[in-house]
Amino acid sequence: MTMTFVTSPSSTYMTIRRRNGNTMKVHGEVFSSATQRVLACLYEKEVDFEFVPVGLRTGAHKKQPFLSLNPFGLVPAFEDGDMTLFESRTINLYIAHAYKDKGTQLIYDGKKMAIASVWMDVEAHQFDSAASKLGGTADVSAVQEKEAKLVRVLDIYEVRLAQFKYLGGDDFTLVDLHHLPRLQRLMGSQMKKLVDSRPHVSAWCADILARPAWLKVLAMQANN
Ligand SMILES: N[C@@H](CCC(=O)N[C@@H](CS)C(=O)NCC(=O)O)C(=O)O
Repeated sequence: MTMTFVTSPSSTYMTIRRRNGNTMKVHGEVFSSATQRVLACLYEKEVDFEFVPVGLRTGAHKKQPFLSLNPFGLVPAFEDGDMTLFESRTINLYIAHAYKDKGTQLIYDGKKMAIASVWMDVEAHQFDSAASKLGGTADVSAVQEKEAKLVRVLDIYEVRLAQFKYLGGDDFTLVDLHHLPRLQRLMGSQMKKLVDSRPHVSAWCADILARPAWLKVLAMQANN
């Protein structure tokens, strides 16, 4: 694996090129939780990729050429050869299937995957909205509503994690990985108490936030 540091007018970023073949490209921002989700997956799979900063602060994601990658104007977008995708969780499912023989096995087969998929949907439709932008609004009742929702979700996680080491089953999978960006922020907020007070959730959280692949994403963010 060769690493090249490339300086663009807006920022310095890291390019990791494959020696042969196409280079997968992630178009995003290192501070974006959805982008971080895809970066964590690529590091778990130990595959080479190029990170392309989009320039969210300049509004470049709302203009061409980015709109041809994601017409909704949201990061990340992803390219692998002639394949273009957006939506971080779908990108990760693609990577996990297409590079099944590399790095960490992030998916199961058959019935085990069906069960893991239930928890993947729980993350996307229950956890993510409850854990996003906590404290980012002055609207007290909106914060209380989110906290109540998060309490319900984490209570269910506590029961699940008393039975299985990870949310999808006995192995670390995309289910857990998809939680990483929001969990990291949650642990830096006053809502940390909701994790700390649940022993199984707390142990799971400490385990997955310490994964080397996730630490690489945090290092990218710190170096930006
Ligand atoms: N469901 C999408 C969410 C993408 C998303 O909301 N991205 C944010 C950054 S985390 C973004 O592009 N925000 C810019 C904007 O809303 O203009 C995914 O998982 O990829």
